[in-house]
Amino acid sequence: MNYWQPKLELMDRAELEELQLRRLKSTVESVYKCVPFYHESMLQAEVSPGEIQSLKDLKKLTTTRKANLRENYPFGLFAVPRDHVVRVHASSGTTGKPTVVGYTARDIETWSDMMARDFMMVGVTKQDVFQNAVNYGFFTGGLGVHYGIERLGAMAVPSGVGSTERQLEIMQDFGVTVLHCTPSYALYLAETAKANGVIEKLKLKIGCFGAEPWSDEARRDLEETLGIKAYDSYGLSEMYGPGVAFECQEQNGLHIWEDHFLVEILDKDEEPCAPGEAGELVLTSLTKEAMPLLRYHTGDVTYITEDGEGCNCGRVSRRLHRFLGRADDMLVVRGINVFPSQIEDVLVSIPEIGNHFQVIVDRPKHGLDELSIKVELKDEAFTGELGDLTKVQKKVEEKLKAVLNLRSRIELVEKGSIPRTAGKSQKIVDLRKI
Ligand code: DLL
Repeated sequence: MNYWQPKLELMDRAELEELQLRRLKSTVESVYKCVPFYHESMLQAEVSPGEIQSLKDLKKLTTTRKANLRENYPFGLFAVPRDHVVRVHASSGTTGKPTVVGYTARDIETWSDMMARDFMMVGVTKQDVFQNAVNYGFFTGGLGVHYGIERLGAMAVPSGVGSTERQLEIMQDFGVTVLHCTPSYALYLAETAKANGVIEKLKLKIGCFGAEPWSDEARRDLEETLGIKAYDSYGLSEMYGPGVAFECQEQNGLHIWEDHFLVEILDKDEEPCAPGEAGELVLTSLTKEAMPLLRYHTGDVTYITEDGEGCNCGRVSRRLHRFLGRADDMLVVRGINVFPSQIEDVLVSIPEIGNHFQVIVDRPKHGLDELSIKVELKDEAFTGELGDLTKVQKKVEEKLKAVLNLRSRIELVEKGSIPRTAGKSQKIVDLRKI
């Protein structure tokens, strides 16, 4: 088994906690001194850096939310002088200004090592040819992953988000062995490769997919179609970007790098969830210099896997269950809470249905909310008989009713008619004017 940073990946828990405390203290001191927002919020909470004496003292600090980043747009949360910031990235939300994040040269180094650690963990070596098929702009998946590939010493192929045919051509011509992109784009690439009859010409072994939630069924589909092992990759711009948590070869939860982040899982009242109970992931950065964040609400719902034993791969860091959705993705339809992942779980359990779907919520004038779901049928499910289609439709509607306790309308659509994108797919369309 190969480790990129064996000392850090394998250190025992007591040693890790000592390191965490040291780093927490220096992070708190830095933001108290250099970031007016944190200085103010610590004064208000009546806590000074000197009071952080153990990891438990973390809860004395107030949490940070995305809104705080927006209020301090663009550079208000930087903890270092402007000339120490060598790069910015930004993530565009659906509303308002984007959130901007900054990096010192050392931050870029730390991040690249974190990514190299992830790639080595899933078996990438210097011999690999690694295609990065994501947007190379403000999105952290482009440059962040690219620097990690180079740090490890594999060959980086920065194909970006060009045409799908061209991506496949490069994959064949360059003998690409590792692919990084969003899982929805990977499904589209796989679908296109199959349709064009080029699967056999691919040399892919490993897929690293992230930036959006994806199901186990999608994983199986990608692994089978492309003949690879597919790994879940999690990250967010506010905490460097990709690389924050990553599956190892056990594919049993995502190792979160606790030498870089303090992990909390909190409920709606900001109280810690019981082990194994799902809640919002809240992270404190321990190594970021340009823009450290204390107790940052990621908005992502997960839990820490509790199987008592450490991981077979030997790494000490705890593992997060694959993400269940976003705290703010929860739809309230006719008063009932619905998570898109619940809908996805039902859909993937029905063999006739493909991997693409879109949930549409609407509210007719003076009417009740309506939930409709567009789903694509698998090619094999097309028998040409209308009766068969109606049967599938009924089956999906009944199953969803049983799980969600809510009636929905299923619209079976032709394969390929739900928009494909190289970025994050839009699984929910809320047309209600609320
Ligand atoms: O998506 C960073 C990234 C790039 C991660 C490439 C993995 C691969 P943002 O654009 O800031 O950064 O979006 C972060 O995306 O809070 C989650 O809601 C979602 N997300 C990221 N990875 C996963 C994942 C990048 N593996 C937001 N599963 C996060 C579920 C994910 N959701």
